Amino acid sequence: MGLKQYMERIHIAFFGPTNSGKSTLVNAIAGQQVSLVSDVPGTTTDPVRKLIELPGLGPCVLIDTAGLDDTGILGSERQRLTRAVLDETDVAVVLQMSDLGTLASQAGIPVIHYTRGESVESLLRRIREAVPEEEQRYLTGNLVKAGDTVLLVMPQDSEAPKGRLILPQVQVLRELLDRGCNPVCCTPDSLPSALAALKALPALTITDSQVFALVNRALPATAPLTSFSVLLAAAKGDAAVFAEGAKAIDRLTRGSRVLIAEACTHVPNTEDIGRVKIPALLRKKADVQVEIAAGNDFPEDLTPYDLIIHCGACVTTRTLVRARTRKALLSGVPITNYGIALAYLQGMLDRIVIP
Ligand SMILES: Nc1nc2c(ncn2[C@@H]2O[C@H](COP(=O)(O)OP(=O)(O)O)[C@@H](O)[C@H]2O)c(=O)[nH]1
Ligand SMILES: [Mg+2]
Repeated sequence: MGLKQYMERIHIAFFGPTNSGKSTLVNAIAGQQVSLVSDVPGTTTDPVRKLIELPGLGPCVLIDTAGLDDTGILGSERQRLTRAVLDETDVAVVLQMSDLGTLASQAGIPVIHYTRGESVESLLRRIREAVPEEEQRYLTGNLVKAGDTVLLVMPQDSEAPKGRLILPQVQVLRELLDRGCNPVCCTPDSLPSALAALKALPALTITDSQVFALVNRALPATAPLTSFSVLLAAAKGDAAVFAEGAKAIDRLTRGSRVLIAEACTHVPNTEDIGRVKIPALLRKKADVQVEIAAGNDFPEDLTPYDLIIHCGACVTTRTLVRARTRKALLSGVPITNYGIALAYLQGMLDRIVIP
C-alpha cells in the first residue's frame, strides 16, 4: 500500500470563487510565491501548477485555478480549463462554496473544505488523510509468480539511449527481481541462443512491440507473450477497457473521427507514434479523420468521436487516464491507448497476455 506508484505525483487542486484566497493559500503552502495574489478578481487565469515536495505527502503538484465565476472576456475558456483540472485531481481543496466541489464529489474525488484561519500544517494533515491509498500494483500483474523464469527481449539498436536501458525496461527488471522471478535478458539477435540455454519455456516473454513479429515467430504458440508498452498501458489505465476499445478500430469507416489524446506537450518528430505512426496505420484500414488533443486540451464533448486513442501517459498519472476513460465510457465512445492500439493494429492482441 502507498499513496502513489510509478513515481507519480499527488495532484492537489484548489477551487473556489474569485478572491476567495486560493492563490494566497497555495503560496502559503509552497512557502513561496507561486501565483500572483491581488484583490482584482480574475488575477489567476490559466491553472498554475507548482511541483513541490510536501511533508507527509512526498512529491506533489499544487494546482491553483481561476474562479468559475470569472466573467471576463476569456471567462468561458478559463472556466473550461478550470473544469479540465478535475481530471488530474487526486484531492480537491475547496474555498467557500464552489460548483467545482460538487463536480469533484460526483467524479469520486475527495473534497476538503478550507476556511480562512486554518493552519497550513492542519490542512496538509487533512489532505494526507484524504489521499486514497493505492493498492500495490505490479506492471507484470498476475502474469508471473516467484520462481518464474521471465525472458526480456530488448532491442538495443541505434534508437536506444547510449549506455543505459530505457525506463520501462529498468522498471520491469527491478520488479521481477523484487517478485523473486528470474529474469533473463537478450536482444532479438541473441533470442535463439537465449531460448536454447533455458531448460523450459519461459513463464512469460516480454518484448518491445517493434520486434513483436520476430519474437512471436521464434516462440512456440503456447509460450505467453506480452510487450512493455502493454504492461505500461495496464499500469496507467484499465487494460480490459482498452482492449475492448481497440476493437472499434475495425468498425472505423470513411470519415470516422478519431481523437488522439496526448497528455504531454512535445514537439512531434517524424516518427511520432501518435501523430504519424498510428494515424498512418489507421488510414490503411479506412480514410478516417484524425484529430489531436495535446496536453490539457481534452475536449469536454466527446460524443462526436468514434474512437479515442490515449497516449501512454508516461509523464502523467493513472488518475488522469482513468478520469478521461470514465468520461469516454459515459459518452459511449470506445477508448484505447497507444500500446494496446498498436498491439491490435499489428495483429498482436489475440496472441498476447494482458495483466
Ligand atoms: N484577511 C485575509 N485576506 C485574505 C486571505 N486570503 C486572501 N486574502 C486577500 O483576498 C484577496 C484575494 O486573494 P487571492 O489569493 O488572490 O484570491 P483568489 O482569487 O482566490 O486566488 C487578496 O487581496 C488577498 O490578500 C486571508 O486569509 N485573510
Ligand atoms: Mg488566484
